Amino acid sequence: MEESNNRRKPTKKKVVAVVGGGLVGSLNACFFAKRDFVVEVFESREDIRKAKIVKGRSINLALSHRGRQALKHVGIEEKIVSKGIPMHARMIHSLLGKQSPIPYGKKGQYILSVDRANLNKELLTEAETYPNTKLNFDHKLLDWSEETGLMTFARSDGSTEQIKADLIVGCDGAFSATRKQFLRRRLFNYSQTYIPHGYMELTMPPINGEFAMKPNYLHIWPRNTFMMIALPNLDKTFTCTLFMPFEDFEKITTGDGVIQFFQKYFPDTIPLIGIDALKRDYLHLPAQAMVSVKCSPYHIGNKCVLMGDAAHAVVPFYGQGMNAGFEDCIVFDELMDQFSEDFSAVLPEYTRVRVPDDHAISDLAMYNYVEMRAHVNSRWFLFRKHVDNFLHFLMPKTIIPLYTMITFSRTRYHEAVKQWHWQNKVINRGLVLSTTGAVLGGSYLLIKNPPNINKLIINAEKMWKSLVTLSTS
Ligand code: FAD
Ligand code: EGU
Repeated sequence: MEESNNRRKPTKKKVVAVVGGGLVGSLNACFFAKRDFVVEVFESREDIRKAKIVKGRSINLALSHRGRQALKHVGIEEKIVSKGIPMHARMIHSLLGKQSPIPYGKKGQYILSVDRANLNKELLTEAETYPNTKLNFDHKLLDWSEETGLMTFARSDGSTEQIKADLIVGCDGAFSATRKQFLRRRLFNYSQTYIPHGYMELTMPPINGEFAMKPNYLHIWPRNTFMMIALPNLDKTFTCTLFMPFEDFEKITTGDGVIQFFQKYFPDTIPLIGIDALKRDYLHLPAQAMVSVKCSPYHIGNKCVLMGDAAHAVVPFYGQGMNAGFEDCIVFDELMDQFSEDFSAVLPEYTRVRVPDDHAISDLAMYNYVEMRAHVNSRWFLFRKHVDNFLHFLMPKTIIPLYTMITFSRTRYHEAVKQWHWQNKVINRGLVLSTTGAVLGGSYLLIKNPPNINKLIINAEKMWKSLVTLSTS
C-alpha cells in the first residue's frame, strides 16, 4: 500500500504554473501547494542544489518581520531563522574607525542576516515535499498566450516545450519574461529606472577562526556618495557591499588604486579584508547595476499575476525587496481565502490592494537612496537616528520611527508612509510652537529686566558652542 500522505488528493484543482524558482517563486509554490493546486515551477537555471557554483546577486540578505511571517505561513520560519544571524543594531563606522552601535529597537527587535543560496535551496526543498508540486529546471519562459494560457519554454539543448496552465504566476525577477505580455496591453503602466550607483561585493574573512568584526550587527560605513554595508555569514565571514557611482568604479583600474581609495574612505577595513584579497575581489568582477521597476496592474484577467521583483524591483536601500515579495505571497493567500480561490475575483483585488503598498516601498527605498548619497556621513546618520529615537521616547505611542513600521510590523507600506508624513507634521508644528514660545517668552523677560549686554554676549557664545558640540558629536 502506498502511504496515504504521499498520494495526490483527488484532483479538483487547477494547474498553477509558477514561473521562476527564485526566492519568491519557490515560496509561492509552497503557498499554492498547501491549497492543493497542481503546482508546476519553471526555473530557467539548473537546480542550484546540484550546481557547483551559484552565481547571482547578493550573497546575504536582511530578513525582517514581513518575510518571516510569510515563512511562518508555510511552516519553515524556524528552519530559516535558526540559520540566520541576528543583527540587533547597526554599527556605524566613522572615517577614523570609530564604531558606534545604534539598536534597532527593544531586545526582541532584530533583523536576520540570511544566506540567499541557502534560503533558496530550503524553499525549493520545502516546495518539493508537496506531492502535488513539480520543479522543472532548465525551463526558460520565452512567451505565453493570453488566450490559451499556453507557455513556451526554451531548454538548454536548443529545443522548446509548450505547456498549458490555468494560472501563470510570474515570479521571474526584475527582468521578468512573464511581464513582457503585459507591456503590449492597453492601460498598462510601466517604468524602469537605473540608478547611477553600482554595487560590488567583497568578502571579509575570519581572523584566527573568528569574525573579524562584531557579528551581531549590520555594519555601515556611510560616506555620502559612497557607502559600504557588511552583513555576517555563518562561516564567520562578512560580505561587504560597496555602493558607489559607476563613474567612480570605473576610475579605479589598478590594485594600487583600490588600496588608495580604501585608504581614503574605508581605512579600517583594509587590514580586515586584506590587501591582496581586496585587490583581487575588486578587480575580479565589474560593479553590478541596480534597477527600480514599477508597474500596474499586476494581473491579466484571471490568467496571470506578477509577484516579487517581477512586479516591483526596488533599490536595496531599505532592505525590503525580498521581504516585500514574500509579503505579496501572504496578501495573495489571504485574498484566496476571502474570495474562495476564484481567480477572476482574487487577481483584480490583489492588484487593487497591493499596488499602492509596493509602490510605497519602492518610493521609500528610492527616497532613502537619494537621502543617503546626498549628505549622509557617519555623524549625520547617528544624529538622525538619535533624534528619531528621542522623539519616540518622548511620545512612544504617537511617534514611531519609519524604519520600525517598515521593518518590524506588517503595517501596510502605504499606511506607514502616511503615518510618517503625519508625524513629520506634528514634529514640525511642535518645533514652530516651541520656537515661537521661546521667542515670545524671551522678549517678555528682556523687556521686564533689561540685561547686562556683556553677560548677554557671553551667554550667547556659550549657547552657540553647546549647539555646535551637539550637532557634531
Ligand atoms: P529573483 O530572486 O530574481 O528570482 C527570479 C528567478 O526567476 C531566478 O531564479 C531566475 O533564474 C528565474 N527566471 C528569470 N527569468 C526566467 C524565465 N524567463 N523563465 C524561468 N525562470 C526565470 N531584499 C531584502 O529583503 N533584504 C535585503 O537585505 C536585500 N538586499 C539586497 C541587496 C542587493 C545588492 C540587491 C541587488 C537586492 C537586495 N534585496 C534585498 C532584494 C532581493 O534580492 C530581491 O527582492 C529578491 O531576490 C526578489 O526575489 P524574486 O524571487 O522575486 O526574484
Ligand atoms: C542595503 C544593502 C541602514 C542590505 C537603510 C538602514 C541594505 C541591506 C536602512 C544590503 C542603511 C540603509 C534597513 C534595515 C537595511 C538601517 C532600514 C539596507 C539591509 C532605513 C546586502 N535597511 N538594509 N534602513 O536602518 O530600515 O539600518 O545588501 F544603510 S536593514 Cl541604506 Cl532595518
